[in-house]
Amino acid sequence: MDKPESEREQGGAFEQAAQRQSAALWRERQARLLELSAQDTLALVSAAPVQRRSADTHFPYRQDSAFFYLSGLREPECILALRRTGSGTESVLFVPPKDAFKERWEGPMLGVEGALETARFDAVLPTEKLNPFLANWLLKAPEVFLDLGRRDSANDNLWQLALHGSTGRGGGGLRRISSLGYHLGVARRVKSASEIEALSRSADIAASAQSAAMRLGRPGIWENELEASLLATYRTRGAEGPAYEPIVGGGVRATFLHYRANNQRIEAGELVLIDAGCELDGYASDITRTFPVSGRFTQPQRDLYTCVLQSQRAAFAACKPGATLEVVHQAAVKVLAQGLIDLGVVKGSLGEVIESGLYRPYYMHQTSHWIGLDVHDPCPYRDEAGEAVKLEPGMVLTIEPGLYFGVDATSPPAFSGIGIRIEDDVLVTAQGCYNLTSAVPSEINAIEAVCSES
Ligand SMILES: [Mn+2]
Repeated sequence: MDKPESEREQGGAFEQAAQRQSAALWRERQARLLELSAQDTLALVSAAPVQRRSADTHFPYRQDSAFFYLSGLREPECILALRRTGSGTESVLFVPPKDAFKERWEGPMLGVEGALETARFDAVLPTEKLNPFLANWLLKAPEVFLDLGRRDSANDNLWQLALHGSTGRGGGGLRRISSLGYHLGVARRVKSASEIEALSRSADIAASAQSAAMRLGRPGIWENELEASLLATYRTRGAEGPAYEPIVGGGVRATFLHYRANNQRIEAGELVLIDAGCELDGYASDITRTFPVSGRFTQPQRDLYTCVLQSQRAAFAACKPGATLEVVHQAAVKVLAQGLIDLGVVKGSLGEVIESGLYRPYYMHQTSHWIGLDVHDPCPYRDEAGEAVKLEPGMVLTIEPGLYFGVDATSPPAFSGIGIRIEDDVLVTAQGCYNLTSAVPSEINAIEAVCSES
């Protein structure tokens, strides 16, 4: 917070990022989406709807990831129509025309001319032309890619058009509706150089926010104070904001996987688990650290923490081209299961404990998810034949083992109410993987050192 100017990310906003990239990048993405489809296949993508919060206030506008990936625009109420033709891809953007009254209240609109100037589309038309224009394109379309999950009026209109758009004019017939998310998810799985750069800068900000929160830790601090510190770092450093609602759970609340109230006091001797990340130029980061608010781990906390840290290291070692997320997960599970045996929490051989799932009351989630424009980037985990996707250089995922001991009969008294997770974002490289979020410490000694700074 001391040096906002020098630390501010250059061009932190969506638009500025978009301007830096050439029009070719967006056109290449548009073409890639339709590359393997039939001629005349359409993709119809709508901007995210503006969401009312209460009365006449709204949630902060967040562009739809698919629309942003293909257009680089954060303007609401736009529709992008793409068509695969014999010679390539044709793209038409529909935008709300400029409106002086609206601009007085809300600031400049992109408008038809502004969108044309981006050079990312073959044509730009006002939104009122959408339905008649698409009725024509749909006459010949054998297949339409649509977002199958969104229920809002813009997307519902695209559904209606795709289902019935031309049937009344003799041009209808069976038309396949396919998942835009699936096809785009395949394209989004391997990140480009500019995406990796954005993810790295997002990771840097999230890491410094975690370190700053660690330095604030003291007995009696409130979860909301730590949350406020995270948000202050994100915005001061130029991020759009958090990539998801931060989880700041002290004591037993660290064992609630999606705890979000963040409104309790954290007492001396307790751990606090912070799972938080920001969004920069549209790209997410996602880091979890668990640290003692009193500055020192107790022995039971240290034992469990060491187990989780070793599990994460084993998962890092398994994360390389050709491996799968399941291989990474199993590497993590193996170390956690052995740790639970060594600590006397479960009984049996390692094979038995893994096979029968005896570790699951303490580790009940997966180890990894893709990360990109979305914190849980919706890229398929299996290919069309149902096989697990093999890791390739350029893929980015989280590695986040944990151990959770609720206050109940399944927990040995010494571990009762302790929750620990360590999460980093890693880029798959030719040799293995690179930790994008290593700037925030995860070793016990290093954490205790940061906790004692203030
Ligand atoms: Mn995560």
